[in-house]
Amino acid sequence: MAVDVGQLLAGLDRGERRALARLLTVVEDGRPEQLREIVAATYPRTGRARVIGVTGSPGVGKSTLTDAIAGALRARERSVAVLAVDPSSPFSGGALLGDRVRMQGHHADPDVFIRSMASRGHLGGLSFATPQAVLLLDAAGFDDVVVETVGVGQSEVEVAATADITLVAIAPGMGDSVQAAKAGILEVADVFVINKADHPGAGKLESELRGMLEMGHATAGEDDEPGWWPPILRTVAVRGEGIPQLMDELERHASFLADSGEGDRRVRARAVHTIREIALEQLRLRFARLDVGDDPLLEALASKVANRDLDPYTAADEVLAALEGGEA
Ligand SMILES: Nc1nc2c(ncn2[C@@H]2O[C@H](COP(=O)(O)OP(=O)(O)OP(=O)(O)O)[C@@H](O)[C@H]2O)c(=O)[nH]1
Ligand SMILES: [Mg+2]
Repeated sequence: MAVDVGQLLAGLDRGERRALARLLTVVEDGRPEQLREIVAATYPRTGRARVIGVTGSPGVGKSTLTDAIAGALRARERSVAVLAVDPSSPFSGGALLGDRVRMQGHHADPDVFIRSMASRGHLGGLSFATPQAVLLLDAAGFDDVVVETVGVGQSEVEVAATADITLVAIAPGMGDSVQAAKAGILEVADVFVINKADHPGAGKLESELRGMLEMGHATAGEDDEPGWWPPILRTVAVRGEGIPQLMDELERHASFLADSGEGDRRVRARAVHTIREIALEQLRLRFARLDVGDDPLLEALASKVANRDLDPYTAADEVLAALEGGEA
């Protein structure tokens, strides 16, 4: 089905949620020309939203927390968009999260927008699509954009790390603190949330985490001193416990970002991430076009590599040089 991006952008200008939803589908599908049009049209009015990353291992309660955070932000009269990034699912549409949140009463609220996004198998995947989806939600005028990612792979962690504030959720009884350290999600945390604090083992998990962080602090040099030590909070997200304290930390961190210059640094980090992902995607697309089996250069190089006349690194250099020269 042909999508009239211009019409959807006009709808976005009029504040139509349906237009926003359809534009997000276009972003998810990742068609380069349409994406370019969307980002070019909306970019000038982005940069206002606060981006809150929520990451952690599967099942620790990220969605429940996100839901509670969204409720608390609404109570402060901030509009909220939630983007649940699901690397494991090829489907999207937000059915699961949407239903659950609907049950909890945000459904009639036009200032809450919930969307889940999956990788539709296009080349760059979610690390390409997510920053552009965030831009779109920012352009749509939401005060806060909460990005939920499962902290399983490096790219998901990176997505979270491009937020203005990153919450890392862990929970007792899941071996999470050790796993979290492995996946590199400890380093991206601005706030640690020990969720499911109603479960046994929350105290033990907290002291384990503290121990691990203190070890990290001890080895960090003076130059690494960021002026912000990630606090550790306990929550029972299903009952809303600990959420007021979490909101206080969000505020405290926002002041820190503004006062320290770290906020500007994060905005730049997000820009770097977005530029890099777009550039990589362009390269992938050009390479995919080249990789159709009938490209003479690639065919010739393949023969040489197969015959051991050329090593594959040198062959790859030649392909990249040809791409740079615009021959492909
Ligand atoms: N006891 C208890 N259960 C919780 C708490 N928070 C969430 N849960 C439950 O834990 C389960 C998983 O919660 P989700 O919010 O879906 O977890 P998630 O991290 O988003 O899961 P994935 O997106 O699948 O990685 C659900 O059954 C929640 O009701 C909590 O604080 N205490
Ligand atoms: Mg979830």
